[in-house]
Amino acid sequence: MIYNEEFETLPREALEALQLKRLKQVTERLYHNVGFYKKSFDKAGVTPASIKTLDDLKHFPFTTKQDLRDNYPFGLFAAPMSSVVRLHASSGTTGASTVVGYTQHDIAIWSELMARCYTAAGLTKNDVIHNAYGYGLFTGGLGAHYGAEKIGASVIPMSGGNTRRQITILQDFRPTAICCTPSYALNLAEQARAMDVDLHSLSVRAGIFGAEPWSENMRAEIEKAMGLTAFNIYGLSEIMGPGVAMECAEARDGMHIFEDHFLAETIDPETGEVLPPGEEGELVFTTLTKEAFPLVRFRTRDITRLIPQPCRCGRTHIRMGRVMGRSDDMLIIRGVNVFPSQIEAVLVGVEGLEPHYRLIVDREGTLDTLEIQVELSEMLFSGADEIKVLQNIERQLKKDMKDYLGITAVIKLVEPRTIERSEGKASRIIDRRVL
Ligand code: DLL
Repeated sequence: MIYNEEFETLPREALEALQLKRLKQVTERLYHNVGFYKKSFDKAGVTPASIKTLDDLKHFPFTTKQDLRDNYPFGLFAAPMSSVVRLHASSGTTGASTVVGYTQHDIAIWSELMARCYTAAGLTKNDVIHNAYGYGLFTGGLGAHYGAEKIGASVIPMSGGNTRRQITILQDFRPTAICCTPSYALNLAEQARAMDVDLHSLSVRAGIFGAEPWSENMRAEIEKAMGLTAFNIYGLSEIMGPGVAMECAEARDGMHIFEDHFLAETIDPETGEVLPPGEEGELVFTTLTKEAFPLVRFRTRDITRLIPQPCRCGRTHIRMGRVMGRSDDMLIIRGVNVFPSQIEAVLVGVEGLEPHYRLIVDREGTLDTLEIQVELSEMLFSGADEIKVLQNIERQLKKDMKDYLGITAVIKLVEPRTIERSEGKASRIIDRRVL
């Protein structure tokens, strides 16, 4: 099902013509309304008038998270505060978080794009949507909420946390869809087991999961535990929030980026060179229709690839693959570049382990060390007098890490439910190295 047939299936040529027109408009808006952009365009020797084709965008400077921090809180807004109706902030763990603003028109577009996402997952006004993304400054809660209302579904504004209560609501209100982070979905499944609730007997048939990296293995795990079809949704507060890209039910193979509103590029994170579609690199977005907080060439730090091949669902919008990690949270362990998502992929492939893990990176002398703490399944733990079995798992895991990722790790199998559960985005890395 397609929410906005006209725009989501626009022939490429017409789509690109629309993007070009909108790109000119947005750069005009920024050049005249935001001092930062006037300066940075002038410095790079470009003006909105230099845009003749979409390819000309590559001459424009990037916007980075640091630029947002430098202009904290409202320095990059392109609309007066009197027309801003909403503020959100990204969950920055270090330094000033970044603040984003929306006009009434921005909220309307965001709601429509989220409506497109639900429709792509096959949801309609007949659905009841349990929204466990956090409400508040985080964009997940309200973003998912407005879109659900837009399609006329009934929304349960659960927000995150209070996991036992969430299970009760799932039993009593009988929602047909759930929205949360994939790690929280696993947390819910575990709590349901502890409460002796069979999630398969409930009515949830679709899950809209995003806001953090996850893997195909984790998808299988969640689908098995919850008895639903899991969809990947992508977004980031700087660009809008959830609903920048979404998988379609027909293919579930890459997320369609809503290209009538966002222009995507992938670049080499080292050189800033634009890569041909299909090559893995850092995702860069230019917003085409935002009023309050437009951004030109925002570096997301997310590593992925664009999939230009047409999709069988009929949408003409380009797809992006799974986020493989971030160009800035990539761990370098003894010179080897590793993404936590790759470690996770190895872990979930091992029988008897739970997908709950923690990575502890440290340094002994000049040598980096990596300890992977991973939970045993209840079943294996209760039969753990078989010390040999545990030793075998440890050995196997050590070998897999070496074979697949080229890193040597200390494996520590821990008791079930000893690793802290997430209520939003899981934080799984403890980096103790002082560089
Ligand atoms: O996480 C918005 C969101 C809410 C997306 C709910 C999807 C669902 P931020 O807090 O600004 O916004 O974090 C954005 O999260 O740059 C990615 O690194 C990561 N991320 C978001 N979606 C996915 C996904 C929201 N599907 C950052 N897969 C992004 C992998 C994701 N990573």
